Amino acid sequence: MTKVELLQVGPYPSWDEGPLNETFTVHRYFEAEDQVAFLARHGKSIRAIATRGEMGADRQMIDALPALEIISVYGVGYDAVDLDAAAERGIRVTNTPDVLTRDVADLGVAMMLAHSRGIIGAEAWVKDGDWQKRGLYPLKTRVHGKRAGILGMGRIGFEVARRLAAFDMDVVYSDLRPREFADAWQFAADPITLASQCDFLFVTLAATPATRHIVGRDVIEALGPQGMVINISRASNIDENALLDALEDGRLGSAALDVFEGEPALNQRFLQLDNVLLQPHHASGTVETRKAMGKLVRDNLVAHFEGQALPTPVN
Ligand code: 8YV
Repeated sequence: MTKVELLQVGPYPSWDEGPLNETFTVHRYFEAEDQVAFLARHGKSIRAIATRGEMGADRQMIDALPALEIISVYGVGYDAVDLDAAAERGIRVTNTPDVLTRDVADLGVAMMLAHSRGIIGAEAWVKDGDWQKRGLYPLKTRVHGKRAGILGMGRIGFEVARRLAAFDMDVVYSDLRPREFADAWQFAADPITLASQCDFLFVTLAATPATRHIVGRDVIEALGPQGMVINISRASNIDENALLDALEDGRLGSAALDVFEGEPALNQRFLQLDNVLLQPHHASGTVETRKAMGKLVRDNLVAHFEGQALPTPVN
């Protein structure tokens, strides 16, 4: 039986590429020298897209695939998929929520701890011989008992809050409305109020056109010179120029970031700062979680072509 033709937008680990190629005829978009010509040559028969959260599928790609039926995203964020273009043609979209939630929350908390306690610098202090030459490592900042803000009380925000409560932190959150499952923690009506009430601000909300730059100059200044922003969502949720300005002139204390505009390239201004922790968008980057994500990508695709209910539909 002829295998369904699928466009693979970005690379997957080998343990995913094998099963994908067993089930589908895979066209490797990311390896094409001329991607427009590649779609012109193969697009007519492609019925599925397997993409990554940060890569998505834009309207130009979707329009080049007249037989497209489903877009399966390896990631919880589907903001890079043109949902309007998909909806116009009844194309299904799926993502991989839940399986990555706790890893993403773990890394967010780890970033706060690492940056507050100077873990990266402390290892350099040992390895560069400074401990012997210059003595004790400079004192850093306490975390436990401080105030933590969660901007976006979804799955990931909830798991971050649970973890922070275990550090005896006072947790406050903001979302479109109070969430019953989060009634253990204080609700703040808006991001500025939230930022004014916390020392650490976690940005955990899904990226949508409505949330673009939700963390702007006013929220950043409300967080203040002693505050730290931790972003494990999407770069678009923060006005990166306002962030850089505030980090450079001291209106914001520090930032721990796993996502960047234009990643994997990033604004070179970040590299000149010593009050940032920079991470390469790896919040879900564990073997266990990525294997679960890859399987869920395939489970959604197989379910669709077998006429079954989709495990994790977006639309
Ligand atoms: C994914 C992410 O690992 O889940 C998302 O939306 O951004 C990451 O957690 C990434 O999309 C994989 O390429």
